[in-house]
Amino acid sequence: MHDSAARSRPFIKKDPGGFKMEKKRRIWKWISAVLVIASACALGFLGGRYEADLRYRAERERNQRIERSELEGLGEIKGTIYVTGHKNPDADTVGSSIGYAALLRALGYDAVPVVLGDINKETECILKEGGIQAPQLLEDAAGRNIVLVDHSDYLQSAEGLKDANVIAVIDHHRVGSVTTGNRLIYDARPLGSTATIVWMRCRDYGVGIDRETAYAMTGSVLSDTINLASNATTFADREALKELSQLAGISDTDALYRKMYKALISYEGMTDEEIFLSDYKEYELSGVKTGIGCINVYDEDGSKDMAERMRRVFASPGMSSGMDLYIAEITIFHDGISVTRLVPSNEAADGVLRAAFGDEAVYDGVSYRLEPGVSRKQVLVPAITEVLNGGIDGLG
Ligand SMILES: [Mn+2]
Repeated sequence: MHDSAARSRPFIKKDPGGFKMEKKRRIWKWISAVLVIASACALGFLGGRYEADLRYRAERERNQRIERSELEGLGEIKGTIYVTGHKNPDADTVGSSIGYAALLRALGYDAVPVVLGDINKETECILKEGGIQAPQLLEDAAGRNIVLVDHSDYLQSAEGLKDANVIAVIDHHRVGSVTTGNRLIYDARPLGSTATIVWMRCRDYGVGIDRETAYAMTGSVLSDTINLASNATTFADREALKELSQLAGISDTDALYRKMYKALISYEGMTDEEIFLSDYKEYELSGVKTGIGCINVYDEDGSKDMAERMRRVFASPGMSSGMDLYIAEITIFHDGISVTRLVPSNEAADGVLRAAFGDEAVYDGVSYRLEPGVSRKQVLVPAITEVLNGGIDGLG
């Protein structure tokens, strides 16, 4: 009975397997329809993405050409461009010089980084770890093309700078005393390190950074931002450190910073005067010539001991000339400890420090102790300038 009924309905497949086949075919039809629609959508989407990508790339290239066009304004530059940081070169000054010279070379200029004296121990450590050659010494800037990085003060700069052709200033300090007769690129930004500005300029111009240059610049950012712990640190500095350390192949920046810090506070084989001058800057603040040396120590005992040594340095005959006043800034800054001792060189310096910090600092007869510590660039120089602007006995 079953058999004959099946035969009498020819459009229905006799066996249940055939029925399944029909169902499968229908499912496959649906699947292929969905697949066709999905791939059409995907193609459309990817096509849109590709087009957006092209447009983005074209726009970025256009922006980079716009950024680079400021160089046209400098006209033709004949001869070598010397990129220099300040006297008593530190890690930021050296790394920024190396970085900016590399940027100029990538743009077709003949540019070399130079230094104005012996590099400090921290910088020595960075260059050694990165396998980087130290920049050549520049004796005299007169008659040369000069780019200044990390400073803009005659007092802190090269001999003969007044007779040089300054074509750019890249800095993160207050505006200094340098002036020019010609137009120039002047890029000052309140960021943690000058190397961060150099990194941003490489991005803006669309110029890649090689491993060694990135290594030197990583050291700059680590040093000037105190491994991102300084309150001068900005988002840009963090991003710069991330990208530069990656380009440099440095997997552990904390480890590098520890090595740098150890080198920084060792002062091995140096006289007290050399220690004072190792991170020393001169300023003319409201007409008063001020010399400030920064020294890093590990703990309170080291700090007190160093304050005594600096007082003896100030009493030595070699130190009494040149500046109206000197200040030694002794800093403990690591693992959450932040203390500064300020040692004045003479009565005038003492008066300035008392006026600026008398309320918050503890004076022990040798030094003014501040906790938390203060930065030379961000706090000390502005505070002294304010006091001197108001006038103080015995000083202009
Ligand atoms: Mn700097």
